[in-house]
Amino acid sequence: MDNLCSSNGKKSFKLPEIKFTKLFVNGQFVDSVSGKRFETVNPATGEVIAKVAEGGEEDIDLAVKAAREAFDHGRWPRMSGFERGRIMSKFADLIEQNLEELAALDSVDAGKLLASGKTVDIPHCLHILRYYAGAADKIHGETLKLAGEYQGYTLLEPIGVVGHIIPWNYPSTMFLMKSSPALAAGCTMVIKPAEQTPLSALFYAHLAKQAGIPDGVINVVNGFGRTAGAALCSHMDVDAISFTGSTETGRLVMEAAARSNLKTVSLELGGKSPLIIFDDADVDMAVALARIAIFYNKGEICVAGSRVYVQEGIYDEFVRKAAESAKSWVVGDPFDPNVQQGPQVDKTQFERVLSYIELGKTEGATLLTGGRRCGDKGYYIEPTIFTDVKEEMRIAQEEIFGPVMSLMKFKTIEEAIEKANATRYGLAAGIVTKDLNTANRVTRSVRAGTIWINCYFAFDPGCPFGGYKMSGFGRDLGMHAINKYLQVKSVVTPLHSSPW
Ligand code: TXE
Repeated sequence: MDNLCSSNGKKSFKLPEIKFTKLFVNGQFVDSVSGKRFETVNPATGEVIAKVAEGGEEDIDLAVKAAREAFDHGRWPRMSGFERGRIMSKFADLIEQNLEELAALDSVDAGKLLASGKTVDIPHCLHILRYYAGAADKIHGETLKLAGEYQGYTLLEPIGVVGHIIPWNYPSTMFLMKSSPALAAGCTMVIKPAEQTPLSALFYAHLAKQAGIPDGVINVVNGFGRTAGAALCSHMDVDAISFTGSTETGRLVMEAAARSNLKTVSLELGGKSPLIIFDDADVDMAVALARIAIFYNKGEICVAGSRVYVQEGIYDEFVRKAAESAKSWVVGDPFDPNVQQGPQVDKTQFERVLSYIELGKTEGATLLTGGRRCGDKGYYIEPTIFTDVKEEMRIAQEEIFGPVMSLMKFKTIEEAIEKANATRYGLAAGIVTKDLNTANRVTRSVRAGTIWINCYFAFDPGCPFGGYKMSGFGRDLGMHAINKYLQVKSVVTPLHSSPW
């Protein structure tokens, strides 16, 4: 059955009310200094949803000043971890009470499925925030046995003012994934959401204030990367930057940090993750996994399984079933509960994905299914599969960030490992096999920050997340993420009366 775009445009769903469109600085919603605003667009229709205050260098400076004051003289870094955790738990409760509205804001702003937002994204955000609320009173240093007549210990102190720069594919998750460990550590922060998806961040800022997070601890400055984002990375009073986005922009973030005050940097960048399917796999299960791995969230996922390697014994069956499976994947209005794939986030990404599809054809790959725009309104793209893809093709090397699967055949485990590692990226990889030895061997040999065996997208707040190679460095999630927001101070004292 070919039911692409079957639900697109047939019904109209109620869109959320837009309550917050200003910047959030020092606990207040304020206009930008320039008074400028920019449009945020609903990718399902191409229509403007709202005009949002556009922050620039001066707004970043005001937000950093507020965060600095809150860090240097405010309560947040000085209160007990237990108390911070208690307030963070209250923040989580308020998010839970507003779950539907938050999910709807991300749907209208980013084209994400409302049903996934309600059952996956926002519950995951709650889990993250509650995990770090529970961790806030478990941050402690070590006692050190030193040589000679000295003893020592370490103090773990919040690093200071943190700049978080987040992308548009997971506006809520990124907001909470970045802010929660920094809050637990006792930091204050300025968050620069992506210009495509400014809405939910402002709602979170509002709820944070209601929960009792003091003014100046969380500031949200919407605006563009080259202005607001760049100003945050170059600011002399920002102590750390945590960035998620493209590899190209990650390089600019590091350059800006190096040229200004050498603030610490952590980067979670793009990916071209391999999904390796061995002959012994259950083909139906493998097809289902491969479909989710690339078409979920319309392929706008840094860990999307965009390169699918299938062993030769099951290759033909896999190709046939994958094509059928892609054709039955329902594309349409993200507010429709029957839909599996919404629109790409904006016109730029939509055109970028379509241009990669054209490139795949000119490079000589075979278009198995999909490849076209869906409907004539909004930024929908058919789930697309290429076969006969070669490693050297750009569609096998570059992050497309859309619903485009590249299918490739392999013979041996050695070949699979070599091909899996043959990109500049190293964010994630999937393995489908019943053989434990195969799974273990591939796990040890593939250079990627996350390996999923017989599953995909299995995220948990306790599981560290980040990249090898040009997918970046530093880890979000898990207790590792808290370390990004801490300084280690060594304290040494003599055991006996001072030798001096
Ligand atoms: O990314 P950018 P874009 C990849 C994906 C996508 C491509 C381009 O392949 O197609 O990147 O997307 C801010 N200083 N990913 O152009 O530019 C920007 O405002 C400081 C993968 O949207 O990296 C936004 O908040 N900040 C990725 C954020 O960086 C700057 C998710 C991301 O935008 C800046 C998104 C600058 N000079 C895209 N320029 C993932 N890893 O999940 C931009 N920004």
